Amino acid sequence: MMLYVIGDIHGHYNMVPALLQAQNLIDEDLKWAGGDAVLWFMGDFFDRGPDGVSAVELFMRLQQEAAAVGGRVDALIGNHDVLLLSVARFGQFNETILEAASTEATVEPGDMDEFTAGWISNGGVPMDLARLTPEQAEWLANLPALALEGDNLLVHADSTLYLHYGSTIEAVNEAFRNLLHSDDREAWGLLLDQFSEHEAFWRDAAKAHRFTQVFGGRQIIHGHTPIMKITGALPGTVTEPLLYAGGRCVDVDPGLYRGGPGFVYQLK
Ligand SMILES: [Mn+2]
Repeated sequence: MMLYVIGDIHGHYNMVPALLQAQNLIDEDLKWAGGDAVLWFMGDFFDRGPDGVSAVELFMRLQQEAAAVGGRVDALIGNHDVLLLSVARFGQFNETILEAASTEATVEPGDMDEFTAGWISNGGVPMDLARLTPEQAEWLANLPALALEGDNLLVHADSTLYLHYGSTIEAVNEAFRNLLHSDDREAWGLLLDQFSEHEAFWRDAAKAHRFTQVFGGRQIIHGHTPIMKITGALPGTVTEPLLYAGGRCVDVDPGLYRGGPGFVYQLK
């Protein structure tokens, strides 16, 4: 089985087709061409770039097409996906946002509710809220937080926040699903706060090891932290994942919004 992952898209949908085509996972009509391959998106469809909803549309369709031929396409929930869902559920200024989407006006976080203000100040794009359908929102709210593929533990964030939600993958995923279907503002706010952690495993292989001892796997594959933010590399040169913590961790966030050309990583 061939296993591929693609990191944080952040509204840069326009770059995604070529990245998937380069690995022959989709054809020139953007149809699944990966056969029985497995493709994971690592979370953060939205924000910091103009079009996250088209990426969701693509992955939802590819999921169906892949399943029909024995392949599999799936995605992890990222904090920016949670952010957009929080605005869709709790936002008190959605009319203002939708109007901004139609007039391309700028929205200031100013006096807005905490969810809307947090989203806007983290690169929220009015058109994504305007276009997000209830079906897409429900698909996002059901995405797993963690997944195990062979020895690879897939997580969106290089953070230990997941430990607050359970000690098995199934328990954490159920806790996330429940939270993302709830009206508990404090729980949503706490989760978004916890997601602000980055680089928990950087120079801390022992912590990474403990994390895999809880959830399984030998290697943590994550997005969330652009590789160039850690290494200081020029964005244009970031064309492959960053292995660190003695090979225990792999950062696959290509930093598309920082100017990275992106990549799809095939796991061994
Ligand atoms: Mn993230």
